[in-house]
Amino acid sequence: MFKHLKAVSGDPLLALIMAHKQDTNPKKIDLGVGVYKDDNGHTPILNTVKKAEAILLEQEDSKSYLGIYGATEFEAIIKELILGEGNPLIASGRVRSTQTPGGTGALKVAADFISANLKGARLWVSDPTWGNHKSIFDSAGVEVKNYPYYDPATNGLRFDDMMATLEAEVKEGDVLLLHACCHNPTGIDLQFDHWKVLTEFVNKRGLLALVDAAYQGFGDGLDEDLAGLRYMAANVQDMLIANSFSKNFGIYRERCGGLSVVAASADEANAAFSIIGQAIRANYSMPPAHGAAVVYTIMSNPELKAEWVLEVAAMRDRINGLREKLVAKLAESGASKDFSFIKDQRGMFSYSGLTLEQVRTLRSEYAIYIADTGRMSIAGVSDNNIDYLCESIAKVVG
Ligand code: PLP
Ligand code: TYF
Repeated sequence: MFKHLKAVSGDPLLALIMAHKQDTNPKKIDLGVGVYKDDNGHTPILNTVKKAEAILLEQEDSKSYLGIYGATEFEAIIKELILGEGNPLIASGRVRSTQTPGGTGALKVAADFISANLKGARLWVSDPTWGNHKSIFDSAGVEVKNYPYYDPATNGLRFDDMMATLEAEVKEGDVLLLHACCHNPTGIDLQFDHWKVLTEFVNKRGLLALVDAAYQGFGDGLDEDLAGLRYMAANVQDMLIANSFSKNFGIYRERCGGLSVVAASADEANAAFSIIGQAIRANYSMPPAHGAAVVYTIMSNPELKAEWVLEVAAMRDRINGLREKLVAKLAESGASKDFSFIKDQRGMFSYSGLTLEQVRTLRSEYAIYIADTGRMSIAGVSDNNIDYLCESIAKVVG
């Protein structure tokens, strides 16, 4: 039965983690996968998560099934985080949100919903984008197209080219995927004025925006990071938002995210939400409970919520501080290349502009693990390894 099957290569990022794990060089550095790390290279459990888990251990009294949308009280928490407390959209009833297994689960449900209900719609993603975007929509039978985004010449955004391509090629009903903040893999974000232009464009051309918010809080602040998303949500009729709690609550393996649908009226939102429910049932029946229970416990307790806001700020400040240090140390180390663009990028990642050859040399000769594309996960840098890292990069770039 399986004789004809040929093994496929897995996600290169996950292969990179394994290669780093197996490397015995004591100086090894992992700048591969996008998880937050502290100065010891450890991905900690947040204090507020530990406290919430202690409460749950004490108070949880059943493991019976929830419903397809997960815990009903969680819907309000998703809306509050994504749209901001008191956002008039919430009271309007035009938004419905469901818990999902991670941001990935939200994207998968969105892909199935689009494939089954918006016939012929194509998905437009940035070049480059998170590798899983294409896999998820391909597997749901939605055609994926690229718009220009990253400019290797300036290590910046090609916004004019992005708009020119979209202007020329989108069809009414197509779906435009945007990263809310902390763009993965480049670290280069759309600015607020870009969101205004895109909102007008979405309305003019009859597109559906799908915004992926996986790193809320890691750029400039929990509210600041979603200012563009919120402007768009306030000024379009319909929209889909896939969000992840993996990074900002540090609960990666618990698989907790959300999918929100914004529609023209409460009735339309409820209809779309019921169809989203069908896609959920056919995929995994219902999401796992624990991550959402942790997030709910924190968000519904004013003291824990305030402490969590500070914990997110500490993760953000550490990463932004590392960006400043990297730029200063790379300049000091005499690298021939100008790396000052790293401090203008935001979030977990930086497209470093290092070539494939340079990345491979860093891996084989210096035990420094960076993705083939040159994407560095900044959280893997620390005061303990930054000197070795910058000296090694300087040697490799000449
Ligand atoms: N979207 C982007 C852009 C991501 O980088 C990630 C990262 O893991 C996700 C979605 C999904 O996150 P998760 O499924 O781990 O919540
Ligand atoms: O891009 C990253 O590093 C994160 C983590 O299949 C990740 O988004 C990477 C690959 C993957 C799942 C998560």
